[in-house]
Amino acid sequence: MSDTEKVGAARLQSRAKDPDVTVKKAVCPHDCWDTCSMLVHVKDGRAVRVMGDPDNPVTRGYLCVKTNHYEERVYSPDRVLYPMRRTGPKGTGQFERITWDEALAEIAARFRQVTAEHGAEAILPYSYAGTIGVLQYGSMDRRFFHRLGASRLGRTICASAGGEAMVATLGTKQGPDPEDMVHAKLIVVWGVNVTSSNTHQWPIIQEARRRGATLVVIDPYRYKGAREADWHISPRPGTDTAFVLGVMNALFAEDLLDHDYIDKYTTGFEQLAQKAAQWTPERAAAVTGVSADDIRKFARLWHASRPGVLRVGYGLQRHTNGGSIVRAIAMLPALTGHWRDRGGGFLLSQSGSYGFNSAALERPDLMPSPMPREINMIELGKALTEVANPPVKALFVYNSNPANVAPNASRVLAGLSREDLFTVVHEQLFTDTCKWADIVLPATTQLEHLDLMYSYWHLYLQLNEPAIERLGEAVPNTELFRRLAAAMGLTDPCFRDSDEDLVRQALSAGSPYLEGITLERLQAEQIIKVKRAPAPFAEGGFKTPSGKVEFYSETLARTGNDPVVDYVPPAESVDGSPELARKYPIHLITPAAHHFLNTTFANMARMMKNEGAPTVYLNFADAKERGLQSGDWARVFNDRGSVRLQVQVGDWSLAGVAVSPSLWWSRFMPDGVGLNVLTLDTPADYGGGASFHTNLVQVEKAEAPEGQPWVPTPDRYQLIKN
Ligand SMILES: Nc1nc2c(c(=O)[nH]1)N[C@H]1C(S)=C(S)[C@@H](COP(=O)(O)OP(=O)(O)OC[C@H]3O[C@@H](n4cnc5c(=O)[nH]c(N)nc54)[C@H](O)[C@@H]3O)O[C@H]1N2
Ligand SMILES: Nc1nc2c(c(=O)[nH]1)N[C@H]1C(S)=C(S)[C@@H](COP(=O)(O)OP(=O)(O)OC[C@H]3O[C@@H](n4cnc5c(=O)[nH]c(N)nc54)[C@H](O)[C@@H]3O)O[C@H]1N2
Ligand SMILES: [Mo]
Repeated sequence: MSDTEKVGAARLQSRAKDPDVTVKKAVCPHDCWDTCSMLVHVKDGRAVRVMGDPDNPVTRGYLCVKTNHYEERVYSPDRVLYPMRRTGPKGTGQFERITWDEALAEIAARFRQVTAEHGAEAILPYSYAGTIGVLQYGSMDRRFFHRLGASRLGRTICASAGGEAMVATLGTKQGPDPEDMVHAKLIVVWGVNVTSSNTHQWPIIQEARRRGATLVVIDPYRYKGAREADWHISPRPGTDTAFVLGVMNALFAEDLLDHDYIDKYTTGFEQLAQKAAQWTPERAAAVTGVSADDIRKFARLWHASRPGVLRVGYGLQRHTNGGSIVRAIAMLPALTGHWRDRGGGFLLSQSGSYGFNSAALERPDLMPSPMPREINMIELGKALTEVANPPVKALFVYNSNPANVAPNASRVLAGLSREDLFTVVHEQLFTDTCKWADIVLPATTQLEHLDLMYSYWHLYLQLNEPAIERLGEAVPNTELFRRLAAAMGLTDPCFRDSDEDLVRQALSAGSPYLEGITLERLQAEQIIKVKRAPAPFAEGGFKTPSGKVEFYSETLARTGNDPVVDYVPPAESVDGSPELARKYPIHLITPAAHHFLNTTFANMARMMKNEGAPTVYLNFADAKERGLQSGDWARVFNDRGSVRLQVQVGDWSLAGVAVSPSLWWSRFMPDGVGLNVLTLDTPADYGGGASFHTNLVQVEKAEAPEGQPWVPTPDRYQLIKN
């Protein structure tokens, strides 16, 4: 230990009151904006407590209501600790313990057999962001499936519509440093739930307000942050593109534009002007439900407020037209020159501010040529029940819980229940997906493995080192795929890289943002801010083919989208499918729940208790029409499925819009059926993205489930453990 490290260790130690407790640094792994720094209290080799690390200037020494109890997740009774093989029918959760050698041999044999009979494309990896750690999210696993020639997975379930919109418009995923937003005079929180899913944005907003900023929330759901805003604008779901076009119309009409910025740093201005001319605020009002006066008022407020920032979320792009929504919004700061200011502009994702060497990590060069087919992860149900040439015969799930998170869940379950499908699930906890597996393998948690952590919101790169020994026979994803590569006889040296090698490779792209950052420095300092200009586009520097903001995009034209941007109604909506809307008149959105992170944490008794019950928030008018009051239960259904949810009545949304926070585990739902039986698996306009918030449903009064108040009990299922 160097002297500085000794001082650091002593300071850390002083935070523990118990002399037998060692305090270690760690980083929250979850798929969330904040990527918080944590302190882990370890006693006798056991993590007894986790708390926020005050050394991180953005996450400020506190954790969210979920990660504050991370140790309960690590030691959960649902933890998978050993490899297991299915012994009963699929879906019943009967398993026996086997050894790692048996598990690896069986998987290798089945993969060989499938490849011999149907080709390697009959193998489908299925993973998302159970952890966003650079190593455990995607490195050795990608190498393994590339080398096999397995089907590629389109990882679209969360962010790809907005991602493609950012790239088409700005050329990269970057925005202002959130720490600079305290200087903003206007913060527009647009389709991101800042009081549940990005909780460290909230104190930054409050600080800006103390200094005179106005907070506008644009969201069809009147959640806590929307209630506390200076102005809450509530558009109909999926209509934001029309709202923005109306705002642009007003900006053009009143010449509230930064012509110098437009001339120097944008292309396609004329085409955009023509498009905006078609969208008077009156026309936009008819589509969005926001008045023309409010649309004009917003345009003037945005133009006049410097610095002003559009803090945009992923919620609003979970529509069949979600890519165009993000594209339209991302154009605004270039029209008005807000990019010039520190703390101003547009921030959705910051992930382009790191510049990891993904080619070195994932090794796409290992893939056969021509490249294997790609399967869109949101169409998993279709992939398992309809896709042929070859059909999917082996499914390998890790970092994800598709039985619950993927849309159109009935179709997914029909696929997972196929007797001829060989399914492997590598998991920390015995999820609903595990019940459909042939082999379940144990995965380590963040306290047990090494990872390199970035954030898609702030600019701090961090190293997460293991705080405790691995539990049972759990292994990190990287180690799992090293073992599998060996079992399959893959001899490429890259399958022997250690986790430390992988960190070095991730940092090796020569990115200017990572200049001077090495594994050794991270080991000593744990947290290092990347070298990024505070106002990245103050003088242009966009990463599009033209180097400018592209109001007209050739790339989009090639994908069959409007090369400028236009409003297309959501596939299921009053405007988009009037006939369906007569049968199913309620637009259901299913955003993030406060106490869960997708399905993560949703097995914990504490979180379920705090979340209360699977809920649908209804407007007064819709509730009255159906004779429903708060506390009643309702059946919410459409042609895809039906679930029972408890009703809360209030001014949550416009009439005709309902909200159900996601996601309860199916086994804790009243009828054992998850919310995603209702959702649509139609890909969005850009990037094949998910459309979890584009659903029409009907709501009617239903019987309350047994046991009032309704309490989910773990004994609703029997997990056979050894
Ligand atoms: N507590 C908690 N935190 C989380 C998560 C969680 O499940 N729970 N999930 C994590 C993950 S994976 C992600 S991707 C992020 C997701 O976090 P967010 O980006 O916040 O995504 P959502 O919760 O889906 O939706 C955010 C908001 O968008 C609104 N919205 C829906 N449709 C529209 C629309 O058409 N227009 C507008 N303007 N708004 C709309 C919703 O009502 C919601 O309030 O959060 C992460 N953090
Ligand atoms: N209706 C509706 N559905 C949604 C959404 C919505 O808003 N509404 N949100 C969508 C969004 S934004 C997303 S991102 C997806 C998320 O979908 P998923 O990525 O499937 O997210 P989780 O439900 O959190 O499940 C992640 C699983 O990974 C496991 N895991 C964590 N770390 C590791 C690890 O190191 N190794 C392995 N092998 N496993 C690990 C966890 O135990 C957990 O079971 O869900 C989507 N589904
Ligand atoms: Mo997500």
